[in-house]
Amino acid sequence: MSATEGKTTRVFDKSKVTVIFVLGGPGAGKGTQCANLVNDFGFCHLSAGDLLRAEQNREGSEYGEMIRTYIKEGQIVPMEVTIKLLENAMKATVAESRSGEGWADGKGRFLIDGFPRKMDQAVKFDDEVCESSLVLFFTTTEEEMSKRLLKRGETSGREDDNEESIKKRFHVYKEQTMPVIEHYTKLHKVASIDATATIEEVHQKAKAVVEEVFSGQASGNVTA
Ligand code: UP5
Ligand code: MG
Repeated sequence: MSATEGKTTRVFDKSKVTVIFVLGGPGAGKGTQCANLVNDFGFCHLSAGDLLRAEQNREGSEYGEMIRTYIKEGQIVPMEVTIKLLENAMKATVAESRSGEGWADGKGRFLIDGFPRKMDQAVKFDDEVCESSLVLFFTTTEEEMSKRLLKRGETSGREDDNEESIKKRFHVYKEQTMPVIEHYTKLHKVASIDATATIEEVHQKAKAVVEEVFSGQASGNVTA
């Protein structure tokens, strides 16, 4: 897009790079399903949470302590930090792997997991980095998500997989991320997938939705 009518130039053009956002509550199965979709479609999978945790642990990072506090409290890290991490990771993939992971049919393909979880992030990313094509929205009950997270917490070592942090994460999700889903629903870009079933059943539904995107048949909001 050219820098006209007050709009900024995006870092990546949608015609060359497909971005699919992956949203859903904490523990809905975003990371699990992204791994499956990487195998199916050769996406580059970028988890905003993983990128933040890596930055938190990077020696010399000026943001490390700030990120640790936000994650433990279930709060959303200021968007400038997260968007920069995502943009850098996308640039590295595009520069390095034009024939490898994250690249197919002459185009880049990215699954951006756990982002955008707040309206300001959604608007900034779409306007300045790359316009997203679809939101895969995994839904299930809070009870199920909580059960999954507490089980994972037995071995994950994640500082936010404990009852207190999980409660805060659910609260922030409802208050700040649900408006993002409503925003993309109005833009007819949301595929809602019931993620209560087994991992493989959920995978098959997600695969079918993504197939439609790449075959050019995707049409508005869908529920699977
Ligand atoms: N599991 C998965 N699917 C299952 C199924 N169908 N049946 C039975 N079990 C299933 O799965 C969680 C667990 O459930 C696993 O043990 C899995 O085997 C099992 P997973 O795939 O990991 O779920 P996911 O949705 O990825 O859960 P996650 O905990 O990663 O979600 P969050 O959104 O809470 O975490 P994220 O890493 O994205 O963010 C963490 C924090 O980072 C945020 O709270 C926030 O503080 C910060 N953040 C920002 O500030 N900004 C951002 O943009 C992003 C993150
Ligand atoms: Mg995850």
